Amino acid sequence: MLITFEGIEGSGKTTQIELLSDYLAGKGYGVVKTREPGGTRFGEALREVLLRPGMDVDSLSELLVFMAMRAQHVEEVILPALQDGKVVLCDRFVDATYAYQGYGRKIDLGVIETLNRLVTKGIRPNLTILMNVTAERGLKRKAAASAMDRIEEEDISFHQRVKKAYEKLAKEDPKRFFVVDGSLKVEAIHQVVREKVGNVLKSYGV
Ligand code: Z5A
Repeated sequence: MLITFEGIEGSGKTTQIELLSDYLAGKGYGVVKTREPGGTRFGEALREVLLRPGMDVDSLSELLVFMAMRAQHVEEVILPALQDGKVVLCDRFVDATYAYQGYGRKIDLGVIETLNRLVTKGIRPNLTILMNVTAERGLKRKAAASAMDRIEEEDISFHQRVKKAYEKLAKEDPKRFFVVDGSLKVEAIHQVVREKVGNVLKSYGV
């Protein structure tokens, strides 16, 4: 079972993954918590370079590095965990590339689709939880929590495009996406998320 979390920066994905992971582990599930960009030794090393503030990265180069990281991540972490019957909680996955490189950087969506299919070997999330907050709120949270990375430093219109893109992706695939109001309190969001995840696990007989 692959559950992905998506949303703009500072939307609360990481916070909710931590809570959900502890909750599921407490219920006896084997849980693998991972993230993109990163998730492997190779990917984490590339992440540091790719997000480094001030690094000059061309949009197509950026796309291809995200895809290289994903290929490694799927092969080394996600596929083995799924084959082992684990619940995989992944902080960002395929949808982030449509939202950021497709709608944000305006790279052809067909190219992204082809590359995503290649590097994921056809695996798709069973459930995608979209944490929905305004770009202003997300960036404010991020600015308060840590230094901004290279992509976070993009102007507000870029982040607003990404937010709209996520909403569009969710509308196009309502069976897979579950949209959560990320402006609620942390515990309130966790309750909603764990109820949804519980129902989905049950529907898959897990
Ligand atoms: N990217 C891409 O372009 N293409 C791709 O294909 C992929 C990624 C896979 C790094 O991603 C960048 O990679 C990202 C997209 C790009 N760029 N940007 N911009 P990342 O996921 O590693 O980094 P991030 O987007 O900045 O996420 P984050 O920092 O991990 O934020 P978050 O996980 O959504 O939020 P958080 O860490 O849980 O919370 C942020 C702060 O808000 C923290 O202080 C929390 O305590 C606080 N918080 C959390 N929830 C709440 C609530 N409910 N109320 C109030 N405060 C809260």
